[in-house]
Amino acid sequence: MGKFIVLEGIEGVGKTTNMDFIARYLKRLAIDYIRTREPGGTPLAEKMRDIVLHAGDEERLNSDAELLLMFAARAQHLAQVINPALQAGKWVVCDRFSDASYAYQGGGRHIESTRIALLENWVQGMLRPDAVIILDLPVELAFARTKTRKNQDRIEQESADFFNRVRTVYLARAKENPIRYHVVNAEQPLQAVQNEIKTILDALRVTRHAT
Ligand code: T5A
Repeated sequence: MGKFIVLEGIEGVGKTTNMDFIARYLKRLAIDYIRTREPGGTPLAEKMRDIVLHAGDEERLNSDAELLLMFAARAQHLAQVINPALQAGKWVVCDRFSDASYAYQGGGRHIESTRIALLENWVQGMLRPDAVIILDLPVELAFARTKTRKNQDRIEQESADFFNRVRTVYLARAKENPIRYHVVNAEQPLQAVQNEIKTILDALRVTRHAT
């Protein structure tokens, strides 16, 4: 089995920037990997992403429907992309996964975590990431990094309170499982952030099974 690495955090923490770094680093090490994202990662799952992020004003997307769409897209992504790659021994580097459902739909939208866990077990079975890297940044700083963006999606338009709840859930989950979760202070200069990520990846290379 390959390793499954997930990058998480609120908007603007630098996931895309650091996904690029991870891809370059794994390539340099000649590790066979794929890079993917959620919601999305397959043509059908990308259509579900479009519904979740760009549902129009004519009808409010219900929070349960939002959660179920996240897991519907995840089921498709797992079947078509993630599981086959891991079984072929490839590393999978994914921009967000089920921790985002706990953080955004659980923390942000107040859906009970027991209901999310039910879907997680149903859709993923025993599969959990080997490493979840949470890029952590206070909400005001993340907002400052993304403020020049035009055409914000439905979720990006949420309030600072919403993103503070999302951040709180990420940090709480990391505290519960300090072996699999790594919180990286994204307030640091990019070089320092990437040095920490490199250390996490190096440790994974020598770990046969993360717990
Ligand atoms: N979602 C997703 C759910 O609600 N539930 C779920 O289950 C799942 C899977 C997906 C949305 O879907 C939601 C969460 C999201 O709202 P997305 O594609 O993940 O969206 O996109 P965003 O989170 O919106 O990602 P962003 O592109 O906004 O942010 P990034 O990728 O974190 O930030 P990035 O790399 O573009 O960096 C932002 C800026 O900061 C600079 C960069 O150069 C860039 O300008 N920067 C730094 N500056 C200074 N110091 C550093 N260390 C820096 N690192 C980056």
